[in-house]
Order: sequence, then C-alpha cells, then structure tokens
Amino acid sequence: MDTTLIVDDILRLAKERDALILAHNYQCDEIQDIAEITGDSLALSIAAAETEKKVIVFCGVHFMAESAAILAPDKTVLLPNKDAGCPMADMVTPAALQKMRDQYPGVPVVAYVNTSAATKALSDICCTSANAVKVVASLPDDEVILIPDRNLGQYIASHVDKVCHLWEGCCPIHDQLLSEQVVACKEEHPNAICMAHPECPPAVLEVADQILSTGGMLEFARTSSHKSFIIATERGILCQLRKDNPDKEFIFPEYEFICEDMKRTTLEDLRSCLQNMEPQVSVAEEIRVPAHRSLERMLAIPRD
Ligand code: CIZ
Ligand code: SF4
Repeated sequence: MDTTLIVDDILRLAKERDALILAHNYQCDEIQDIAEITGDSLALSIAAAETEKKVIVFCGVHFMAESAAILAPDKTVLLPNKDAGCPMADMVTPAALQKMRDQYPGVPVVAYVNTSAATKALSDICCTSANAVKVVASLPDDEVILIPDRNLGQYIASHVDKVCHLWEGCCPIHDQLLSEQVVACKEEHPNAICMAHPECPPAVLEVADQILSTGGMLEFARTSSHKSFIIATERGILCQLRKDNPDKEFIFPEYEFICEDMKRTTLEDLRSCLQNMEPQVSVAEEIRVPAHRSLERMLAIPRD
C-alpha cells in the first residue's frame, strides 16, 4: 500500500483519538518522521505526563510505554507492536533482584530506566544514561546495587567514590561492539569526534572521546563546532542527527548496530493501534505506586 495513504490515515486517526505520537531516537526513520515528539525514553515519558491529550502512542519498546503509564496513569498508553521488548530489561526479574537485596541488606538499588515496572517497584531510585552518575553520587550511602547493565554500572563505578555491586546484564546490541572496530574507524577518520553510549563495553568507552546518552549525543552534535562524528550507538539516531545537522558528517564503525526490537514498529502497526486502541500498556496500581516513587526520586534531582 502507498505510504502516503497510511501516513494520512495515521494523522487523521491521531486527531480523532486525541493521541500524541511519541518516537524513540532508535525507531525507524518513517516512524520518527511522523511522530510529534522524538527523544530518549525519559524525555518521552515526561512529555506523556505533561500532554493534555488523552492517548499516548509510544513508538519504542515495552518498558518505555510502561514508564509513560507510570507517570501518566490517567491516559491510555498504546504500544503499536506488542512484541517490541528489551532483552536487557528482561535480564532482571523482581524475584532475582529480591535475592540480591537479601544478599546486601540495606544497600539501595539504582535501576536503569531499561527495566520493567515491577523491577522499578522493587528499586529505590531510577537513573537514565543521561543522569546515572549524578543520581548515584546524590545518594548518601557508600554502597549501591546497580541494575541491570554491567557496562553502564562499570562506567558509573569509575566516576563515584562508592562500592558498586553490578548486575550481570547488558544490551546485546551495544555490548558486542569491539574497541578494534571503533579504533579502525577513528584511524580512517582522524578528525572525527567519537561519541559512545555508556551501554558499550568499557574497552569501547576507553577509546571514545565523549560518553553520552542519545539525548546527549544529539545536543553535543548540534552545539559542537566539529564537522565529523563517529557514532557508537543504535543507527536510528542518524535520523535526528541528520535533520539537526545537514552540514555535518556522521560515521558508524563497521558494525551493524541495529536493535531489532526498536525496528519492529511499522507504520501499519501505528495505524492499526490507533484504529483498534490496542495493544494497550497499563501498570497495576500496587506496582505503579512504588515504581512511580523510584522515578519521582530521580526526577527530583536537579538537572544541569
Ligand atoms: O533511555 C533511553 O532512551 C535509551 C535506551 C537510550 C538513551 O541513551 O537515550
Ligand atoms: Fe534494549 Fe539495547 Fe534495544 Fe535499547 S538498544 S531497547 S537497551 S536491546
């Protein structure tokens, strides 16, 4: 079917349903193009909480739609493709986390936002890749449990003066990038600035010039006087990087860097979820309330 017809249908249905379409920075270009707001998971969840609209269509993965449902409980949250999950978020379950809590009684748990609502409910505070070091440094405790990403965990541990107990999880997409691939790319493009996501392995972060969340990368590229950048994160970010900086060059190392879950959402899914008002994502009140407390504690920490 003709794409323009689907796009017209989506825009008409979004109006009829009073829906706000949000797209994560890793979504396919055509999804990012049609979204009203693009961004990282936290910025999108905050936009969901602040909008006057009744329906939120979250083009991203399941934990992100859950975060929107936690922060905006009075709204209907739709996840256009119900199979869009996050393997890293699935690497920690509440039962396994409870075991670790029992092992380190009284030690606070800092949960990366890439976790389920049930895991957030069992944590003390959340963090994102943009504020992780700040969140952990803000805690009065000299010992913390960091879940679920060991790479982000190790990055945080190297920036704070605390004993950090790391969970053995990772993003399978970022974790498989090799420092050799980044170094080869740097050698080929000696004038390029390398920006890496903290979900990449420590050896990659060591050779990167900047370690940034997706929102941080977009801001850095926009405001930097450099013209050329090596990008070590999921390729979907290229869509906004190109829109914001038509005169700058963005290069990827020789690595696929595609998250299949982020690419599951299609324009057809988007149209069909607006037609049928499903799949919906909701969070039961007994999980939502403690999960909300963990997110609110993070949001109470002043941003830069
Ligand atoms: O929190 C997000 O949106 C993710 C998964 C990546 C990032 O750094 O923005
Ligand atoms: Fe999860 Fe990694 Fe995909 Fe992000 S890129 S959604 S962390 S698997």
